Amino acid sequence: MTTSIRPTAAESGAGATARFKTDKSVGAAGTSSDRVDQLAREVIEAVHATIRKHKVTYAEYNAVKAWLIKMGESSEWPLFLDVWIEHVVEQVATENRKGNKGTIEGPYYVPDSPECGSHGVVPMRENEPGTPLTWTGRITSTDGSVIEGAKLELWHADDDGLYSQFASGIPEWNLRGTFTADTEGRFEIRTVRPAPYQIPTDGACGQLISAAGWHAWRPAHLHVKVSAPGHELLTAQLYFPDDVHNDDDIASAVKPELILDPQTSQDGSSQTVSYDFVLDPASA
Ligand code: MBD
Ligand code: FE
Repeated sequence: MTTSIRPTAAESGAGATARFKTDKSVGAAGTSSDRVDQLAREVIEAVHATIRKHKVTYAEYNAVKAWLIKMGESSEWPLFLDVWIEHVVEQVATENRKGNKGTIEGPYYVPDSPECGSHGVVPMRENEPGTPLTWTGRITSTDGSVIEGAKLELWHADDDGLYSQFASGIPEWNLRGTFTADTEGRFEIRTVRPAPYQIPTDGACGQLISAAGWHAWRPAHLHVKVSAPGHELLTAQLYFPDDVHNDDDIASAVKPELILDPQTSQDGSSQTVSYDFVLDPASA
């Protein structure tokens, strides 16, 4: 057993909000006021259309208002947006890709994780719970050429479904590491299988899920960012074939190309898997 404590919505939300403000809160200065006008107006008009269609009441309007206020107070905007909106942004952003399929980043990426070489063990605790997993792969460009020195950043939840730096009691860089492809573009990563992730039930996101009668689960997944000079950054997640939530991920982020095919060892105690990446050259 581990000693980590399941974070409250406000705790993990505060961490994700701080992370976002540090890394990505840069605005979109190139967006014209005409475009802001059009996008904002269409989103607002879509809400008006739903209100008219379903004859939304004042009681319902005030319930939504209270819920939006709670979303801010529990710092859950990053979680809400990444679970229910990001997958469409990702689809639009990557629709012309010829190389690897990607998927959403989610709220728990942290840059500059420890260097692990080309063949290495991701930082983990002594006796880290979970089935040991050895993952070998290769990183090439869409023309088939090897990309020596390509970088693979890995981050994932532990066997309790918790992410380091977003839950207390876990070492800072636990299950977060940066691998570098060798001269043949190859890497080997030793880690443990993550557990499925449950959206916190005590915050605004959890409130929506229970009010709507949805479930709160993401299937178990490994997050990666694969990058190399002259190539588009690939953000992806890899999934396991035996997970019941691959078909109804609350974040709509599973694609068939991203499901692994792990092999279990003779004694059943560990798994190996092979998965390669193909990166698109950066568009000029
Ligand atoms: C996660 O772990 C995640 O990957 C996403 C996209 C949203 C919430 C939690
Ligand atoms: Fe995740």
